[in-house]
Amino acid sequence: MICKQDRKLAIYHILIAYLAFLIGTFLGLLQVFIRNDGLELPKWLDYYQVLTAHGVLLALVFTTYFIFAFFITGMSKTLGDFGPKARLVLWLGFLVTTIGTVIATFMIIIGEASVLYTFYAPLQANGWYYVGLALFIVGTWLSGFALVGHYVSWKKSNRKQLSPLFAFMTISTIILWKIACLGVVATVLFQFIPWAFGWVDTINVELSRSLFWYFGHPLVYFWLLPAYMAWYLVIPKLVGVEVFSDSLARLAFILFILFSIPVGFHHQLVDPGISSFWKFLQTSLTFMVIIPSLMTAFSLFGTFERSGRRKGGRGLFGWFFKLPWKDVRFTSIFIAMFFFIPGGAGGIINASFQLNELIHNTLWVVGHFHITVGTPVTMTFMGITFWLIPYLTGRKLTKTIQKLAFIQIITWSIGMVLMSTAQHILGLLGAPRRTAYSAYNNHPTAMEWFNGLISNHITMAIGGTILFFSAMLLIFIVIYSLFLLPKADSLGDRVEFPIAMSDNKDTPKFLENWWLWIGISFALIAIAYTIPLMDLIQHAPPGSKGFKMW
Ligand code: HEM
Ligand SMILES: [Cu+2]
Repeated sequence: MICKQDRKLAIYHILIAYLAFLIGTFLGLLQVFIRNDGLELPKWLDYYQVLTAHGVLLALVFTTYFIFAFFITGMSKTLGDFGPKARLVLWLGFLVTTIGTVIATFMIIIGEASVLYTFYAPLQANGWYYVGLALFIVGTWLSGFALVGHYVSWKKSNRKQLSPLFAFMTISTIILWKIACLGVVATVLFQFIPWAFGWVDTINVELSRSLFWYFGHPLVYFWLLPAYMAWYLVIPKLVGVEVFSDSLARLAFILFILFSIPVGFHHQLVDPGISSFWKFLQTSLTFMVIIPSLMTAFSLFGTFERSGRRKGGRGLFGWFFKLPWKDVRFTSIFIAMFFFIPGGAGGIINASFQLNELIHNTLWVVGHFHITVGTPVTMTFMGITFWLIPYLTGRKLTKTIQKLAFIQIITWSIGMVLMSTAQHILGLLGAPRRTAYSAYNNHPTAMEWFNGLISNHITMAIGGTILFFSAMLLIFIVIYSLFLLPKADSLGDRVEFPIAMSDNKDTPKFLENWWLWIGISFALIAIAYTIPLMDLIQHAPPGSKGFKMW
């Protein structure tokens, strides 16, 4: 059991994560009804205001707070309690991130920042929205430094040893995050803030988009890597085998750092101002990420098979039936991984030049990220939540709550299959994303989009409603686990932190040579970005003034 002060830190992070989840999913429910014309918002509430809050609260706030809760607990568990200094910095990070969140959310609520979570220029929000975002990032940096500091002091007293896999993966994720944030910090501090407060008149739009996506793509890996940590470390523990391969896992995480940053242009394939050579180079680097992804899939299936065979499973698929399906901690993560198969395949489509033309800015994209971040990542976090909260509050996980947890993940899966499939199909037919009800004055072509069995007007709304029900069930489980589950008194019925240990005797030491990997990472970034960014600055068209479209 980790110490009380560290538990408190983690619990505060979880509280904010789920507060954001509660509001964010409610807004999602509104969106599906507005989009099928089932609901009209009151005059004082704008569709884009709702959508901005949905994106910010779920994709940024929920994920980030949950990830830090997981990291804090796991680092305290594997490397020992935080010292007073690291703990202080963690609280400071929490405070600054939260102040940033409050400022940004407040600006959205008062209708001063309906610019969506990607805040593309020349849409212009109130300057304080960008200040809020900047503080959010600074806060996460502080927390990140505290985790790195804790790791460094562990290393000092365990010289020559490789760190435990959990710590290694946490540090990889933090490194990725810090390098990625450089882009968004640069554009927010030097472009958006001066422009939004009126110190300068215009903004270089394409540069700001490029700096945003330099950050935006690795952002998705910042969500994904913590989920992978559960896949690599929690799954083996739950199925009762050792980690498949310590070196493979470390190498995969390093490759994620290397190949998830110099690739942002794949979000800008239709943007002018970037020559196709650079788009091509970054797209090629994007596809490199398939390597660590398939390494991950390989070692997961290896883990499943090992476990199943050890329990007597025979034949090609016999092991499958020996997996611990009745354990919701396992099944939740398994379903999450399953969603990632079409999710990843869709990602390859999005990143392909020609296919991107077809799906760009359509509902397809919305369908895509709800079966990547919205389910593989989010449902893994749900699976972690089921044991993390009882672990932190020292309570027992009862049968009833486990049953509810099953209903929760199953409804989420059904809702997501309905909503996301409808979105994929509607997108292929041409329905745009980021619009309220849009049937183009009942134009026949637009009306045709909605003729399908799955792609009709109501599938998305039915899916969204089931999802919202599932989300509220989760909130109930969270509150119940925080306050109402029976206290565990004897050691026997304490919920544990299910984390597998790995054998790192044969793991090459250079895998933990961070400076080497950070160096290679910056080299790749320099190759992919220096010339096109210089072009964007030197040959910039006249800048744009701000627009407020709402
Ligand atoms: C109750 C569950 C949910 C429902 C019903 C829902 C519904 C929707 C809908 C309909 C849109 C598209 C709106 C449009 O383009 O006009 C959307 C956008 C989005 N959703 Fe969700 N969603 C849910 C959960 C989530 C979760 C869990 C996440 C992430 C962790 C998420 C992240 C996003 C993001 C990032 C956008 C894009 C916002 C933008 O375009 O600026 N959603 N959601
Ligand atoms: Cu991307």
